[in-house]
Amino acid sequence: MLIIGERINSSRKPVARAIVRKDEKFLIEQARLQIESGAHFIDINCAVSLEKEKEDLIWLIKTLQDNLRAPICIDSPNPEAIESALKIHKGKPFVNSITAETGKLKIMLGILKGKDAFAIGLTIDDSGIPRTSKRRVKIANDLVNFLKQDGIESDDIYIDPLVKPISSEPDQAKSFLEAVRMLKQSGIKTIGGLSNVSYGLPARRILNAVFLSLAIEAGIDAVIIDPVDEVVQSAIKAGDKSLPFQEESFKLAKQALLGEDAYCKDYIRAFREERLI
Ligand code: THG
Repeated sequence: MLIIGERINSSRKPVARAIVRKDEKFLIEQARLQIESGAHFIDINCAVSLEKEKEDLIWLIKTLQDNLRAPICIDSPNPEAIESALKIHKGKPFVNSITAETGKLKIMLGILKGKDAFAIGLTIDDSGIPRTSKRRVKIANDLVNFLKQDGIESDDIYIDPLVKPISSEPDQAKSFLEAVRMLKQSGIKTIGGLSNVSYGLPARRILNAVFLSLAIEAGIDAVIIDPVDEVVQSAIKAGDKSLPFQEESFKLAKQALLGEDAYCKDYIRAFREERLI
């Protein structure tokens, strides 16, 4: 399984600060830590300031690539920033991401044409993110066809059926896992930003690690996660067999993730009663 390290994301305060202050040392260290922990690619997301995103992204790619062997996953919603980043990136990067929204898709296909890059396709179209796994698979197939026409090898295309927080959409993690299984059956590679699943909930590390083991079981090909986290590391090495929580915590997290615990009520109660250990 391919591992993309998520730590260099400006949603994390120390990272946002380091980008603003051009703190090379901190950011290089974050990349180095993740590579040492098994990351194959380093996701970089610098949307701290939208006006400066392009400039920051280029600075960060150059800084990381001048200082370590760091294949990069360019994480930006902005096609112009991605286009500039592709021009200076050494080697074959991941482009994160492409969606099936009509206008945007055309622009991104133009940018990717003839480039040697891995592509992440998000299952979003003009109506947004679909709720059902079936609709997600339909969009995935469209995206794969467009990207192949553009000269991207099917082996280099990863579809992300999109992980949403179970705190606001309790049935959607299950739908994500279902989509991963269905895509796998059609021979399409899958990827996901798994830590999204636990936004707004306590003891996020438990949910993230259990979700990772469920995604591995479903056959996911690549994950965007924090590989430095030891719990994440044990999930990668041995699935759910070596997670360092008590069986009860594992069970509660799994129920919450599969939409079997309304409003994550039991999970949150267990946390409050200090039973999540
Ligand atoms: N799919 C794809 N790319 C993605 C995502 C995805 N890129 C971004 C994201 N989702 C994956 N990366 C992260 C990085 C950080 C966090 C979650 C997912 C995170 N940040 C905390 C926050 O925002 O509150 C910061 C907390 C802290 O300081 O540590 O949880 O789904 N293709």
